[in-house]
Amino acid sequence: MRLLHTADWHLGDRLGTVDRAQDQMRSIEAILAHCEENRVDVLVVAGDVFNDYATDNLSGLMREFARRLAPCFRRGMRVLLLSGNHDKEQMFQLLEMVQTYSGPEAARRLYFVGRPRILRLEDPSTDSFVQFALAPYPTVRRYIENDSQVKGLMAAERRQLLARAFASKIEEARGEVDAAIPSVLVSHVYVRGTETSTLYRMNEEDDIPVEPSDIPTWSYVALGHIHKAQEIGARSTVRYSGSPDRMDLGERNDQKSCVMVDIGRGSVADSMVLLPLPVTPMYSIRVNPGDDIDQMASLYPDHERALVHLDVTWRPGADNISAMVAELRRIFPRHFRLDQRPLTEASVARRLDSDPLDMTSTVRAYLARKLEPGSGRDRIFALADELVEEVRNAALAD
Ligand SMILES: [Mn+2]
Repeated sequence: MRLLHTADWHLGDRLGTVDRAQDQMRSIEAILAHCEENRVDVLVVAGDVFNDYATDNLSGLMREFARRLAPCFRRGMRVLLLSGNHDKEQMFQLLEMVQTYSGPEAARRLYFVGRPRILRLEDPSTDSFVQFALAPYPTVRRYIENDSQVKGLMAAERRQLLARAFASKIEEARGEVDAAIPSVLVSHVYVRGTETSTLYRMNEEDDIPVEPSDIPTWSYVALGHIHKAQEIGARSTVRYSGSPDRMDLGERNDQKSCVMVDIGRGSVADSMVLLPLPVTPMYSIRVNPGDDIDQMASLYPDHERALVHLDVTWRPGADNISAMVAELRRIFPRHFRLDQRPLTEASVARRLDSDPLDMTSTVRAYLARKLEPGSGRDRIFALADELVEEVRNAALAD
């Protein structure tokens, strides 16, 4: 059985005010082209298929996805969509329930996975099966039967309890799988010790860490959640595929790919190929007084489609900041953030030893420790970011 592993699509996401629909469509196209070219049997999306705050373009994206999937389905390909922390839990539950009522499982092409379970799929290349242990992102509803245990717990204790419940669910699955046929684990979870490139929307303190020793040594382990592609603890068949495209500044230097493996025919590790995916250019650009803005377009030939953070410094009394900004906006239509700071003598010195990213991440880490997920936390994150920005600009201006 030939498997293609990807994750963290975040369909419907935007970066700042910039819509990512065109980038996401290109990722889907590239992934499905790999599936067709290589006659993939099962496409696995290991969580965060959709984004919690989806743009209006999501339904258009889904229509395109379905249209492009049609030839794959005709060929017999199956698609497993696992629920991650950004997928709406109730929505996945509902989709899965509707599927259960809609007909026999064996006839299905698309599988929404909103709760932990084991799924056996026929291997078209042999007369055998491959079994998938499917473990969505750990939540109380999915992993803890008696939720009274959770009431009154501090956030940290609650995460510990969830991590233990998740580990015992995996342990249970180890007992349930048939040792005579290959097993694959698909999960959306943070494995401790993983390298993260993202500061934004993800936080170690705020996550549910699973120990590498809790992950079984099966034919393959397809992980999602960490956007940076990597293997776990030098086990090449236990891996994060990474997101299909750059999601924020932390990923601006990442190259992206998906993983293809053959299960049940010789060595899985030997069959493994990382298939490259196209990435959106992403830059953080400092504009200093005296820089020739007219040159920017030729300096960045992909300026029309690049996602850009602009950090503009200007001299009060000497530069026309509104004209500078208007010109920059025109050159970089997909800028997702624009900072402008007046240059003073004090700020020149301070600028050398300030690290703005670090201040933001410190504040976010602190808030993540103090606040439960949900309950408007994202809004508080956004307000904190604004405050940090304001404080920083004030400090630079004084
Ligand atoms: Mn995630």
